[in-house]
Amino acid sequence: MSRGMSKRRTTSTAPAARESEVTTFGDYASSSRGSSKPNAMPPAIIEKINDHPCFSREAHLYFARMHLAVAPACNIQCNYCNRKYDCGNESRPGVASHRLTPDQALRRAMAVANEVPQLSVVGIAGPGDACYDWRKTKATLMPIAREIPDIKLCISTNGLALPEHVDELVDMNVGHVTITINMVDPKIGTKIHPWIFYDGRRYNGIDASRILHERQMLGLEMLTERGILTKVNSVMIPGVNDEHLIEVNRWVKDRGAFMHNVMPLISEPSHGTFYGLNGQRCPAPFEVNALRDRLEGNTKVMHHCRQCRADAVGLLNDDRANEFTISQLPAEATNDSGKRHAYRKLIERERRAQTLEARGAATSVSAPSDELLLIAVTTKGGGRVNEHFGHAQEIQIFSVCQKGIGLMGHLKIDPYCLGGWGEEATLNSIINALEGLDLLICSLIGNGPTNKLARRGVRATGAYGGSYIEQAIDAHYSAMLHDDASAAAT
Ligand code: CLF
Ligand code: SF4
Repeated sequence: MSRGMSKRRTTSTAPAARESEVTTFGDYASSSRGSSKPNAMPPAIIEKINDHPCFSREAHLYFARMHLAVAPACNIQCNYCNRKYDCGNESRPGVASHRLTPDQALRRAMAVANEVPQLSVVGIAGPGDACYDWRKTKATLMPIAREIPDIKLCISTNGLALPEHVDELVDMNVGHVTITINMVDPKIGTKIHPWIFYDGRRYNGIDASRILHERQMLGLEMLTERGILTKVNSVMIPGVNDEHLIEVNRWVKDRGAFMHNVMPLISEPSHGTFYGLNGQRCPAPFEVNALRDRLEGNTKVMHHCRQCRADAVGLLNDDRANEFTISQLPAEATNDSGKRHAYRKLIERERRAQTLEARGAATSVSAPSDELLLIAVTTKGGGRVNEHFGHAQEIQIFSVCQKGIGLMGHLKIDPYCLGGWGEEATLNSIINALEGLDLLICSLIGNGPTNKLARRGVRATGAYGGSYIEQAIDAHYSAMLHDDASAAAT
């Protein structure tokens, strides 16, 4: 008997939207669970993604990025953007708390680099456009490249002003660029981008979208030619560009994009955006998953994006921006790379051990399994199983099968256990929401909710408290396969 799994799915019988979330980038052997295949990527690419939390799904467990909000000006209008809010390219709505001058940005970068050993990337993702607000972007990145040379540099842009700065990006050693590309058909572009400002004048309608499209494609090609790794972000807007993103994906793949990140439109009336005020709906998680599934196989698809703020700091799951506000920064700082180097050595050892363990596990399982499990995890951040079931405000849902572990989405919930007693109606609604899943992993859970979940076919465990989420899922799945293999052998 396997480990109490109430129901078994196979990857061929799982609901399409759920199966679609199962992905692995194969960027590091241990990210593809149970796989001992040698990595197929060229070493130069592996080196570029190995510690970049956005370009490698596995790296986001260990490495952090920080954004420096130095570039508020923008040269286009997107119907999902209101200038009072962070850039929709790279952030969820919510004002960037601190717009920085390049000098302040260097101080902040230095403080974070000294204090956050996981830091591996400094990026500029707005709040406007990094290439249009070029003077500030350049004045920020150049000293960082000089003072903190072990940190990777990254920018995000709408692409319109990108071609004229590609060579300077190379000179500054910016190794990663994200371009937000929502269309390759200017007619569709008119529904997303009403105007642009280019070459000293404003263009509207189809002319604006045609120029934007041409500049985006040119910029992408130039980056590819120069060996800068490029990710394309696309905002999925139901009824506007959702089907069209399949074609976008083909175009960007043909021009060398390394990865495609489909992000759901965020559109609330309170944000004051054109879409928000006009009732444009956002896609449901299953629609986003289904679209990503259709892109998978053609390009690498990002599944772990957090649509983070223009001033975010830390691991993708654990924002620490509030610890590094301007008033908290030391007046002067010098680069101290000691903690970062020690941390990287540690992680290198841990990754090596995991790879060996994964190879061992792969050989101990006699045949590949096509079983797929759906697993809920309670967490308060840091990529770890670190929240009691009764206190959880967010539950993350993952799928796992031999191909890998995929984040399917999040449930926002009210904690049912306040002050030591359980609130029955809230607990019941959480249990209803979890029905249909196989397992709940949390740091602690009482007998009452454990039994209620069991009656709905959901097993609960507190055995992985403190572990990294994906390691916990992997350990559980490996143990289940091992049990199955043992049972089959007897
Ligand atoms: Fe920042 Fe973007 Fe560089 Fe990452 S974010 S500029 S590539 S370092 Fe990452 Fe944030 Fe998603 Fe962007 S999770 S929104 S993809
Ligand atoms: Fe807003 Fe970014 Fe679009 Fe500019 S590119 S309008 S800042 S979402």
